[in-house]
Amino acid sequence: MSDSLENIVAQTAQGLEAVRTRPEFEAFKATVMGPNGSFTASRKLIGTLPNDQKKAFGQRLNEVKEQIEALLSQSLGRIEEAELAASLGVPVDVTLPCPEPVRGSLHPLTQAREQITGVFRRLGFSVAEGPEIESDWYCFEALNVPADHPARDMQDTYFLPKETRLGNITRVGDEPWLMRTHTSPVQIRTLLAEKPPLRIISPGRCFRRDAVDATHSANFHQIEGLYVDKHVTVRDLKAVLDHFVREVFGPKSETRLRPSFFPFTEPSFEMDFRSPNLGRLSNKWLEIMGCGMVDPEVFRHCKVDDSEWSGFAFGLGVERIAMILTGADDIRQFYANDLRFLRQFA
Ligand code: FA5
Repeated sequence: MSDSLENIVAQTAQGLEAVRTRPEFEAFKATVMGPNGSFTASRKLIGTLPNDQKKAFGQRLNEVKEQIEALLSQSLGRIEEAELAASLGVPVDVTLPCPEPVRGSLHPLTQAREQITGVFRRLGFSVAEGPEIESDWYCFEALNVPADHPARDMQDTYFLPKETRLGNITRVGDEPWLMRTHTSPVQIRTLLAEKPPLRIISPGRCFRRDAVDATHSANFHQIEGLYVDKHVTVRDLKAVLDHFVREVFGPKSETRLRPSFFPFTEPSFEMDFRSPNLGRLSNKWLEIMGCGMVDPEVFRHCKVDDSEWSGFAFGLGVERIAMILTGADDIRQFYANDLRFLRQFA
């Protein structure tokens, strides 16, 4: 009887050698372990044995069952490997070393963001965050841009249905949600959450219904800055931003402030700079950011006493600065994931 069990193991090993596919495997397995299989038939013999032989035969059955299961599992493993190799088109040896050590690097936009935030961190600014989906009040109303204000035309965006559920992002009433058009709402969130004096910067993604061209994307990044203290003047604004420009573009850089308009700063400026070390952009005046003194109306919306506190704010586009730093002449290169472009800045 033991002999016939040995035979079953030997026949299983031999039979599995010819098995190549999953259906063949299943069919063969049934001839051994199925209801009419050879091993199942042997198990039934136990009932025909005298009692004193049953125990030893039972033990032998268990051993043989384990041997057969091991053979079946090896065979299935081989089939699975072959299936994987076939699906990949080439045989895979996962123990081989990687053909070329892949060294990642930071994306040029990340590098620019880190460089910019690094300068402000060293000046004592901390990093604040705000949601990319904002409510109308934070993105516009509280920043002194009421519903009918023409400044809204330049910042058209995608509005979400009012009833959209957005976890724990706060809004004041049931005003609509939208994809934020600038990082300035973080000024409001910070003024409502913290007591002055404060200094924050806030990098993040913004969205606008802008036609895409070499310098515009519908989805881009800004860095917001807000500085609030007692007796803050335009001199403080200029000193901080001049320092920033010289740190990033070299000590020989010059800046100038041009009058501008933002509803949330008064007075408002565009800051331009020029630097002798910028390749084809050397010594050209380049616009770098919008800025100004925080409008008292913004303080009032945030219940900050504007007779006691004053401040300045600025907002700059990360892509534009990355273009100046890298010499890239088309903003779309930053999003194309072309390694030939990205590796130049590794
Ligand atoms: C603003 O968004 C103001 N919130 C900036 C500000 C903050 C002013 C605080 C005063 C105080 P503006 O729309 O100019 O301003 O955008 C600021 C910068 O974002 C631009 O200078 C530009 O660098 C970048 N930017 C704007 N639109 C795009 C776009 N479609 N693609 C890429 N960059 C853009």
